[in-house]
Amino acid sequence: MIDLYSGSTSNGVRTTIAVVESGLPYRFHRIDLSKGEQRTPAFLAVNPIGQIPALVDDDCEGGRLALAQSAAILIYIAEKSGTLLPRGAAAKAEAIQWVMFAASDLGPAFSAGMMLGSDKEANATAIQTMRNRATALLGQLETRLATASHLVGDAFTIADIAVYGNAWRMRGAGFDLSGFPNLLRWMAGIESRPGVAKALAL
Ligand SMILES: N[C@@H](CCC(=O)N[C@@H](CS)C(=O)NCC(=O)O)C(=O)O
Repeated sequence: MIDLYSGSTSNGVRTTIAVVESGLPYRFHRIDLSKGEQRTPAFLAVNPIGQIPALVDDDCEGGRLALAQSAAILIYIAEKSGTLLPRGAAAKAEAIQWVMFAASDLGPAFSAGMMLGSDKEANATAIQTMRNRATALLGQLETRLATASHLVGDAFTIADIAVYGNAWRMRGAGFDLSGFPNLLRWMAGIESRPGVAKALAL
């Protein structure tokens, strides 16, 4: 059985969607960062770094797996369930490329811009640099989605899930996405999936 520790952040939401959509049996543990639940002894025993998301699988080849890092969790869920990743080395690598785009480019650019933006002493150039970077990355997505229903191939994969986590968070934080109509159409398509609606409700 998989135990997922997650919450309402881009990194958290993407793993919740993947677990629900994979069809694997799971137990969901909501960690409320605003209450500091990531620093309780019980959670630190799961992830000593004190961050969500984290996953524990007590039914895997090695006996028990404890995993952090949303990108690693998405890949593990897809591999274990045999869903959400295309077949074939090239398509698989392309999907993982988008997972990395989300986790190491778009997510950090947006978060840095948001954190700097709420710091009265932050350098205005640094804030603008991060916002420009996030906007340029959204432009890359917009171009890709102008001619495609999904980020890789014609099926829903962890590429869509990973990037959706960031887009969901950006929209929630008030980042203006109105200049990205293809992105908005793609988001609406993802949100029409019952599994995604269920995961977002968690
Ligand atoms: N690179 C990690 C980042 C994990 C991360 O930054 N988690 C944040 C929430 S999105 C967290 O738990 N922050 C609480 C804290 O650091 O106290 C991933 O992709 O999972």
